[in-house]
Amino acid sequence: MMASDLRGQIILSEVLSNEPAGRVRLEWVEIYNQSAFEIDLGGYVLIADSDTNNLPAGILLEPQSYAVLARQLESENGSDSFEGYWGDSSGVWGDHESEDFLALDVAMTLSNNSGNVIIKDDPGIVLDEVIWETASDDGRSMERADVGDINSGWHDCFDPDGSTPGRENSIVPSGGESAFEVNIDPIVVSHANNGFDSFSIEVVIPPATKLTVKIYDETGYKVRSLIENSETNVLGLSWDGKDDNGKPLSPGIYLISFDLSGRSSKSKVCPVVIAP
Ligand SMILES: [Ca+2]
Ligand SMILES: [Ca+2]
Repeated sequence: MMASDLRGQIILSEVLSNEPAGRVRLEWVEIYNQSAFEIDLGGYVLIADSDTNNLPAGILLEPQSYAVLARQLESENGSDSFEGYWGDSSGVWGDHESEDFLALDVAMTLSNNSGNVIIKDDPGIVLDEVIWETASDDGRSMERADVGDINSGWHDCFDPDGSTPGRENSIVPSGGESAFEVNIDPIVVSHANNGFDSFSIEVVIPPATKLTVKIYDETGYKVRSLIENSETNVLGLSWDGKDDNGKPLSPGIYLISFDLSGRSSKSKVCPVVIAP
C-alpha cells in the first residue's frame, strides 16, 4: 500500500474537553490508526478550536493503536498533567505499565461547552472532525462509537473511570445511549426457613446521570435507602428484605424506586413481594 493511501487511516477516537473537577490543563484528544500499518504522524495537523498543531515527524503510531495528544503531558511535580492523572505521576511519560501507549504534547485549549477538533493530512485534506455543543460531565470524555467506522457516531463515555485514554472505547449498553433499565430477580422472596433470599437488582443508567434507590412500604413510608447518587453505569445491588436498621420487614408488597438526577431525571418504581 502506498503511503498516500494510509493518510485517511488516522481518525479521532475520543476527546476529553471537560477536565476532572478542579483541574485546568487536562484536556486531551485520542487518535486511532485504523490501518494494518505503522503510520508516521509527521505531516498530520491537529486543529483544536483556534490552535493548530503540526504533529512531529518520526513518531510512529502502530496499527490499530491509540495515541493521546495532551494539552499538558508531563509536569515537574506530576500533578496537573495527563501523566499525573492517568499515569503513575512520576513526572515522566512511559516509565510505568499504565503508560504503555503513545502520548504527545500539543498546544490546545478545549472549551467544555462547545468546540471542535479536526485532523488534516499533509495536503490539508480534512480526515476527521468532531463537534460538540453541550458539555459532558466533569472528567467524562466523548468517544467515537466504532473506531473501525469513520461514519459512526459519538457518545459520552460509559466507562466508570469516565474515559479510556490509549485503549478501546467503552460500549454503549444494549438499550442504547439513554438506556435506563432495571432488572429485579426474583420479585418474590420469603423469610421462611430462617434463610432469606435477597432481591438481586441490576440497573443500567445513562452517562452523566446519578442514581438513587429507595424502598417504600405500601403506605408510602420509606423503609430503606439502598444507594444515593451512584454514577456507575451498570450497577448490581441486592436487597435483603431488611429496613435501614437491619430489621427484617413484615411480609407484604414493597416498592423499589429508582430516581435519576443529572442530565436525565427519569424515575421507575418496581413492586416486589416479601412472602410469609
Ligand atoms: Ca510516569
Ligand atoms: Ca479510548
